[in-house]
Amino acid sequence: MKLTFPSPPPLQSIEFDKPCIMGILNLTPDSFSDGGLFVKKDNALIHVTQMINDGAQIIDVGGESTRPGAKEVSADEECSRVIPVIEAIREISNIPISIDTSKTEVMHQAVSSGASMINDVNALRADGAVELTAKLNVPVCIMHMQGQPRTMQHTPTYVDVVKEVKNFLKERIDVCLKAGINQNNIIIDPGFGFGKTLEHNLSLFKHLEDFENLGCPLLVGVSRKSMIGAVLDKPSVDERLNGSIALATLAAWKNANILRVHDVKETAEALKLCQAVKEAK
Ligand code: 9MG
Repeated sequence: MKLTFPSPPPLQSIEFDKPCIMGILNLTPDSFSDGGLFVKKDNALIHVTQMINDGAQIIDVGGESTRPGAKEVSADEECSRVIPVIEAIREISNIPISIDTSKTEVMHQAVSSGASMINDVNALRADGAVELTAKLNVPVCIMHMQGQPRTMQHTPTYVDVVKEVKNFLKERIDVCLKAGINQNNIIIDPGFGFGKTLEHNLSLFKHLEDFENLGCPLLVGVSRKSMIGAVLDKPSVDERLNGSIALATLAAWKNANILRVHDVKETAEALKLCQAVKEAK
């Protein structure tokens, strides 16, 4: 499997012979794990440069928090946060930039400004999002979420979480294909922490290999999340580095293709070891 990014020239592509790292750039003042550190453009660029040097192959830029209980922001507000930074990254690097948004308007503006991938926690369910993505012809990550960020952790309910998440992703892949999105552009994500209890998250993680037969690259985002805090009794996100690395390594071992992480350097080292063991005789 391989992802090809249409812009900017020269064409960038990522082979999935080993997992790749997507570095997180949160441009939200209330971001749950970096407290708005990168809202200023200069800080954002320093952080992006560091992530690239540390081994990130994609930068995921987001202007609206998706943490449980987060307030929604308007498309204009979201664009005012992400567009200047996307343009500024483009001036210093041709690394693939992913736009983390669920809004059709933001997807459009971000790709026009230099983003070359869409990361949608709402799996392109907004009006016009599937059609726009087909037209833009860029890779897209469709994620499973039960409910909406503001209320999703109130009462997550499943009979069989693995089966239901898988069925949802299968349905969304079909919708994407029918709308003309290229199969090679679709990435799937079970959506850890999005409308799921700790037990749901652990069960999904245990059965990660079950998602392979959907035929799409698999993205896993668990970095600094509450499932780590719950198992390790680490209420503060600052204490979750070891847990994040442990789960990133486990996900790579279970054939995840893209890891969405805050701590790029540490993850890159862990993945290198994981790969060395995988390739050993
Ligand atoms: C934006 N965002 C936050 N968590 C995420 C996750 O687990 N996956 C994806 N694709 N995006 C996420």
